[in-house]
Amino acid sequence: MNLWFTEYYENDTALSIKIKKTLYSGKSKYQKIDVLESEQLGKILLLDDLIMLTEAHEFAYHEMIAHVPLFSHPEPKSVLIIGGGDGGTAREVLRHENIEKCVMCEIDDMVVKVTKEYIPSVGSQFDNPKLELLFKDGVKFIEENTNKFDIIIIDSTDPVGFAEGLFKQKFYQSVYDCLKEDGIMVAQAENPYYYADIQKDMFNNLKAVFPIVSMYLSFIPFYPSGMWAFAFASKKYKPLEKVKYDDIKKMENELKYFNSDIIKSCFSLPNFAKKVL
Ligand code: AAT
Repeated sequence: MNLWFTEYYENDTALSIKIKKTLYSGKSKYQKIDVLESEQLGKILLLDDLIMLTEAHEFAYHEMIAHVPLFSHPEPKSVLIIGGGDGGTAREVLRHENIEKCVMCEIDDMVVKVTKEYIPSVGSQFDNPKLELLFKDGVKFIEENTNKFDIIIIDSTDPVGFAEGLFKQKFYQSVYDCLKEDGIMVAQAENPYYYADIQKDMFNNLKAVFPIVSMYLSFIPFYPSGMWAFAFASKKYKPLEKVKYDDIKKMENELKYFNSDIIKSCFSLPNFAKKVL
């Protein structure tokens, strides 16, 4: 058997992974959903034929989207996740014992159902009593929501179709309004090698709303170029200003990517990436 899955990128490059078999294939109201079993990287979640995660390396995304904002805030108690249907971000958020409430607003309940059943190592916290799951469009939810959060994490697909609104200035203004006066927002922000244009729009939109806007990086082999960016937008705290390194030390043993050295270094950008900001 010589079965490969290939994700083709817009700039005529691609990533291929050797596959054992397809475990699930279906279509929700919003998108095509597939779970593949790979030879070397565990299970793979695809949405509309794009890789969302491989079980072997999802830690590099989920630890970095969650722990950087959570350790940048001195006392986070409430978190809102927009998107994040596979549950990996919620799993990382709920490692923090000081978190009292985590609300997750995902548009597509099928993503949750499928990952819960087929990739339970990622969707492991869906039954955690601190987690409240809502199935709604994040753009609508944030406009109607009146609660205030310490941290908002935008764990969304790329800015096409129903995820497009999550990259607009109007949405970031609603996110700003839903944060407490010292709140922090983090969003997945594509990559500076292939998608600098998307990033420029995104960061301009964020800078029009937030006083403090930075970019940080993680290295994620299953996303285009392997280098992945996150936007850090904050009302009050600058990156690294409030980090409690002792608290990181206590969690480090459980983690595969994030640690004290990583939080100090991840905001350092190569020159070509700095140009996006
Ligand atoms: N956790 C890593 C995987 C993802 S999944 C992103 C999720 O965002 C999907 O489940 C999708 O259904 C959800 N989503 C998209 N648009 C909306 C919306 N408007 N409201 C709520 N949820 C939404 C992210 C991978 C990053 C991809 C990088 N190429």
